[in-house]
Amino acid sequence: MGSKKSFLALLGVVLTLCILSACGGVQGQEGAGEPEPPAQEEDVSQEEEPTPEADPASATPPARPSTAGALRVEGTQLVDKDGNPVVLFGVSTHGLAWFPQYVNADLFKELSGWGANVMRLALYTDEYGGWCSGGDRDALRALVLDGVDYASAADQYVIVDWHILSDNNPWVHADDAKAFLADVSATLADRDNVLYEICNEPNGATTWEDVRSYAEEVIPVIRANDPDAVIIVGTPEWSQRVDQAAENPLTEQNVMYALHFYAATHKDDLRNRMVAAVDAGLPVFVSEFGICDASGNGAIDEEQADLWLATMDELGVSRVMWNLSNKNESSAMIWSGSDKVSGLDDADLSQAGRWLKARLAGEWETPEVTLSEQGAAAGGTSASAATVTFAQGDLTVAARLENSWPVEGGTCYQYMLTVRNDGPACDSWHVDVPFAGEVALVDGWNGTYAVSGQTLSIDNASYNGHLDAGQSATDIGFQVSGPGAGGIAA
Ligand code: IDC
Repeated sequence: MGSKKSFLALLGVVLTLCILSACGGVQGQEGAGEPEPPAQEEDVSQEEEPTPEADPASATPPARPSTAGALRVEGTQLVDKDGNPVVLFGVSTHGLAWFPQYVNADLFKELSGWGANVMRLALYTDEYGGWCSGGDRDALRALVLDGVDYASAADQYVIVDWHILSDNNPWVHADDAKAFLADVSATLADRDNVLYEICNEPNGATTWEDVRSYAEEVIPVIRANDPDAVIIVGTPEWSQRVDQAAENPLTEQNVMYALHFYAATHKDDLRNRMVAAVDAGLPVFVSEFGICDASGNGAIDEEQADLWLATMDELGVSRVMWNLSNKNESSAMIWSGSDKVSGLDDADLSQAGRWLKARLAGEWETPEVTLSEQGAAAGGTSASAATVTFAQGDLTVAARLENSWPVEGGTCYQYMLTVRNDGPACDSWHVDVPFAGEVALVDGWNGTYAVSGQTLSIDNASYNGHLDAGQSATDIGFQVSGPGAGGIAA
């Protein structure tokens, strides 16, 4: 396996060099010049790469709107209408004004067939025919609505992305954002498969407080039409500061926080930050990533990309890859010499496109990742990131193993619970958490605790007993030790 890996790494370097020499790494010249054939196509077939084993995590059939229904956020993860954890894995368009031709029904179906269960529609605000920079608003609006229709027809979820970038601070175009999101969310109010991303990448001097206050103003605009939609909020420094969001998250339900990475630029440090943020209880959504560098171009780093993917699999983090175009840049999924807008053969794909297709199919060699080391490296706690969801009467309980550490004679485990009331409004609640063996209570908060054998009983605290229909009590935490403490047997 070691020698195969280094062989693949070497192959990767060779291929990358081929691509760089073929494409010249030029940005901003889509479709320009005489196209070269895809550089690595011959190399791959010549080397007869052995068929990798399917990876179980990625090969699980992706959740689909037709069966999973409307998604919501429980703990750190997306869950379906029945409370089962859901991972979205799909593709982002390039700027809608730049490459409108790839928003088409056949292509979305085709990507869905690859296993992509989400599409992201990137509506730039300030660049190249953007919504706020002279773009044709009628055409852009129609593209967004068509894109949602195509994703729906392909049984995919779809993210409407207000793609701020060179405008730095979401407040710059906040009035436009509110007007656009009010209109689109009203038009799409009856759809179950639409998520909203309200500010792609705050950057420059923008602080988390700026983004937070913007979100507090924009989220209610969407909620007025679509009370339950999942909303993704960008974070400072091009959506890399999930740590800042974790220190002071929004109080609204069904909100997730964006982390964006480009694998050839962002490695352990940012990955560790993601692990630590999830470990701290933040629902993170990787709504944009690339396997090249942060310019969207340059060398591809598949080894880092696979480490990212394996880590996201471990954490159950959803992810969307940039970008669906044939622009002459290494983040584009389609080879710049192909002008097909659907019916893509492997020869029409770039290295990024082929990487994605194989990963969506689960055909890749998953590297081992140790989350506890990553969380610890980021100054966080060790994470197992396992969430168990179970129903009890009218309640749905999501219990997440947050942390564990050695104590005399064994291990102490810390769990965090969310208790959702699926019945009528109530003034008190009671949960029995079944463990695999006997447990002893070490500590507990935001509830009243009692242990009997393998069962930990939790009653509400004085201040969190009232739950409206559909409401959740959150941040219910406890620490247990004993032979059964490592796993909930629900
Ligand atoms: C890039 C596109 C590129 C375009 C540029 C415009 O790939 O063709 O010229 O935007 O500024 C992001 C952004 C995303 C970027 C991408 C690559 O969200 O819009 O796309 N990137 O630079 N964040 C980090 C990288």
